[in-house]
Parts: sequence; C-alpha cells; structure tokens
Amino acid sequence: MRRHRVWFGLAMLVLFVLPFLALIPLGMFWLFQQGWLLYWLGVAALLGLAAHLLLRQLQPAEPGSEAQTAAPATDSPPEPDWTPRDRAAWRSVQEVAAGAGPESINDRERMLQLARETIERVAAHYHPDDPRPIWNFTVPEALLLSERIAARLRRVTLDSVPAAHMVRVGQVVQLWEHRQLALKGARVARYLNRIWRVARTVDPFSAVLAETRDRVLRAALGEAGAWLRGRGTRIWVEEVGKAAIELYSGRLRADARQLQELAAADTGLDTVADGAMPGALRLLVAGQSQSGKSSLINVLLGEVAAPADVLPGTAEALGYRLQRPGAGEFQLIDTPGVGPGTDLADLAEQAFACDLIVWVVAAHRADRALDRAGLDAIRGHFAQHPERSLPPVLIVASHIDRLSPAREWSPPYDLERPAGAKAGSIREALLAIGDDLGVEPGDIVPMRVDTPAEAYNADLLWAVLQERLVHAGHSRLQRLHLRAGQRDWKKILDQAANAGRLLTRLATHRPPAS
Ligand SMILES: Nc1nc2c(ncn2[C@@H]2O[C@H](COP(=O)(O)OP(=O)(O)OP(=O)(O)O)[C@@H](O)[C@H]2O)c(=O)[nH]1
Ligand SMILES: [Mg+2]
Repeated sequence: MRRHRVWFGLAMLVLFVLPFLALIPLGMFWLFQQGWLLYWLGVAALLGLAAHLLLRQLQPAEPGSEAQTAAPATDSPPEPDWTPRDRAAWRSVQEVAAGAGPESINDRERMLQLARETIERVAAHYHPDDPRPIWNFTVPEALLLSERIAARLRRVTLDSVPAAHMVRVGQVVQLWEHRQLALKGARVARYLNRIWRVARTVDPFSAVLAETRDRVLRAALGEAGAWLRGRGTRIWVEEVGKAAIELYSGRLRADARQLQELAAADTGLDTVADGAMPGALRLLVAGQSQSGKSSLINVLLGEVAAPADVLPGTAEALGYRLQRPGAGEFQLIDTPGVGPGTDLADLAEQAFACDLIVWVVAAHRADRALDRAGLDAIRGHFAQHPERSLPPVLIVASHIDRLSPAREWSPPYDLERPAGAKAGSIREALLAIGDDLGVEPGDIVPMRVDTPAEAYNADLLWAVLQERLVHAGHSRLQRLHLRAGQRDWKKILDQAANAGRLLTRLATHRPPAS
C-alpha cells in the first residue's frame, strides 16, 4: 500500500516538473534559432569553470596531501650571521644528516653515535690541528651552552611542546601541528626540571646529549610515522650540529653582558645600548686622496667636524660618534687618502676592524686603479679569514657636480630616465665606476658632499645604509666574538695578580697587552 503511494507521488512530481524540464530543449532550440546558442554554451562553460575553481578553494585539503605540501625543505638553512667558516662546518653537518637513514631513530646507540660524529666533525673543523678537538672549549663556554639550552627550553614550555632542547622550537611546533600531538604542561615542566638539573652538572654537554637521547626523541617523534621519523633523524643531527657550531666557533666565549662590555671598550663609548646589538657600528670611510671622505663624514654628521681641505687633509684615522634616530649609534672612521705609497695590507686590517665600509670615489676622475686595488685588498683579506664575512661595502660617487657639463648643477637628477646631458653623464659615470670597481649599481650612491648644508643625496645614502644595517650587525657580532676569543693576556694577568700570585715578578716583566 505504502509502495503504491510512493509511486503515485513520484508520478505526480514528474507530471508537474515535465513542462519545466521541457523548457531546456525548447530554450536551447530558441537560442539556436536566434544564433545565440554558441554564446550561451561559452558563458555556461566559463561559469562552470569558475564554480569548479571556487569549490577547490573552499575544500579542505586531504590530510595526507597537506602534510606533504607543508613539509619544509629537507635542509634547514644556515643562520644568517654565520661566517664562511661556520657555513663550511654546517656543510659537514649536512653530510652526516644526509647519511643518517630514517631507521636510525629507533636505535638509541645509533642516534648517540650520530651526535658524536656530528660533534667531532664540527670540532675538527674549527680545530684541525688539535688531536682531540672535541675538548677544545672552556668551562665557562660549556656553562653558557647549558644556559642557552635552558633558555631554549623556556621558550619550548611557552609553546607547550615537550622538552626538545636540541630540536628547535619552530620545527617542533611544525611537527606538532601536522600530527596533532599534544602533551600536558605538567609533563613538560617535569622534563624541564630534570634536564636543567642534569645540564648543570659537571659536564653539561654530554649530560645534555645523554638526556636528549631517549627522553626527547621518544616523546617527540616516537608516535609519528616513517616520514616524520626520517626528518627527526635529520633534525637531530642538524640541531646537535648547530649546538656544536655555537660551542666550537667561539660564540659562547662571551655572554651578552661581556659582549656589551667589549662593545663599549671597542668603540670608546661610556654608555652601551641595551638590546641585541650592543654599542656602535663602526663605519669605515676610505678612498683616494681628496675624493671627499672628510666632507662625506661632515654630511653624515650634519655639521663640520672633520677637517676637509683642498690640501691633503686627513693624516691619521679619526673617529666620530653619531647617533641617528632609527638607525642607531655609529662610529665613523675617517682615514687618510689612499695614494700610490699606501700600505694596502694596513688598510685591509683597518677594514677588518669595521662593520660597514664606505668607499668614496670622485666621479669626475677617471683613474680608478688605486680604488680597485684598495677594495681588492680588503676583499682578499676577508676571503683569507673565513671567521669573518665581508661586511657591506658601499660606494659613494662624490663630485658628481663636476661631471660635464660642469657648470650645470640643478638637482634632482632622474638617473633612471636621464633627461638632460648632466643626468646622462652621471649615469654613465656610475656604470663605469661599477665596472671598474666590481660593484653592483645598487651599491653606488651618487652624491655631492662639499657643502654639508646643501649636500645632494644624503637621504638616499641613509636609505641604502639602513638596508645594510642587519648585515652590518652580523658583521659586528662576528667581530666581537672574535675579540672575545683573543687571549686577553692583560686580563689573565690581572686575575692572577688579584689572586695575590706572581705579584712581585709581574711588576718588572709585564708582557705587552694585546
Ligand atoms: N665640487 C665638489 N667638491 C667636493 C666634493 N666633495 C669634496 N669636495 C672638495 O674636495 C676637497 C677635498 O675634500 P675632502 O673631504 O677633504 O677629501 P678627503 O678625501 O677627506 O681628502 P684627504 O683627507 O686629503 O684624503 C675639498 O675642497 C672639498 O670641498 C663634491 O662632491 N663636489
Ligand atoms: Mg680627509
């Protein structure tokens, strides 16, 4: 009975809908008659495509494919402030990481062996002549390492990720998001407490490794699939490698406070800025005689402080302090002009003690061989010292007012689309300078600097400097770490003297301070 009813209902529906359905072929026939059918089909196809695209946008991706597309690249990039030597050490870490198969994660001994191998490789990299390079760090450095790891742990707690002190927070969080694994805060706190305790024991480094070995890896990666495990091995090796690079590169020789002190001593400032970048950036201004170095310094300072003269002026390197809102503190170093008799090795040494280099070249003088030689000496010196990377090098092309037509001076000049003869010759000069000195056009700033009040393009120079500040900051940090690593004999002797030993002998034989 009920069945009959259903059929009856359906028949009614068909009868009711049929006339409307009939409208489709009838409508198409009408469109055909009018000659509009093709247009209609075209519009229909377009709308269909749009709907399809919209649906794809709205639909959540399948879990598997999401994990795949969101998977980070296998190699994590080197840190931006690393020196060429650190980068080379990193490459050997990556070799170990690449050789570690996904199955290693199930094997504790293998994981520990991978960590040892990584540490040994890194240590040997920094101390190639030492038969037992892995012991090449001091007790304060090891303590600082444990402090750093504790600091990382603190961040980890904040993100409610279990104690992955060797595994960087970002990576753990990423893994967590993919696998929706969550651990309770209490458990995290327990981990922290334990590891902190262990890390503070006599040999923090091995304690850290021992603790990491089973706890962290089991907790962090044990529940994940093979893909995740493969990455886990890699992350393990990479993070052990990063910790080892920190330790053996000498970055841990000075903690933040010591770096501040060094920075203050370094730039002769009595106050030091708080924050990540202590003290002032050292900006070296160099170039041929009479190119406008002292004038440029006056422009940067906004006042006449550096003697600028038609006679050879600057006889020795002079420092000027400059506080620039938004850019920080600088120490500007004016140097004597480079001439045929200049000791370029000495100049390179001076550049090595700076974080930013501005080379001033007079745009109207065609002979740039000395400029090239000076810049190459600096580049070569840095290339020979992989413990530092080359700081940013900017070229200031001064004297652009003297380019032909020499009488004309009506700035501003549009060098992208040079309208007149002056703009044309400035542009040509910049291209020639770029070629002669081996620099990119973006690193050359055309300027007129003889009158600080009416200097041309000072704003552009500041804008270009501003863009290089992060790079300069890295350079500065590398330099301070290097200084922290130099054996400060005076300090050691002072410590000994304070302890009341060697006092009498030191009074007569005091070795020179470095
Ligand atoms: N027309 C013009 N003159 C400039 C410019 N820059 C500097 N001068 C002049 O060039 C001369 C030398 O300038 P300085 O700033 O003393 O040059 P310097 O490179 O410090 O010279 P030394 O210390 O002797 O190596 C001065 O007379 C300046 O006024 C410029 O952009 N245009
Ligand atoms: Mg000068």
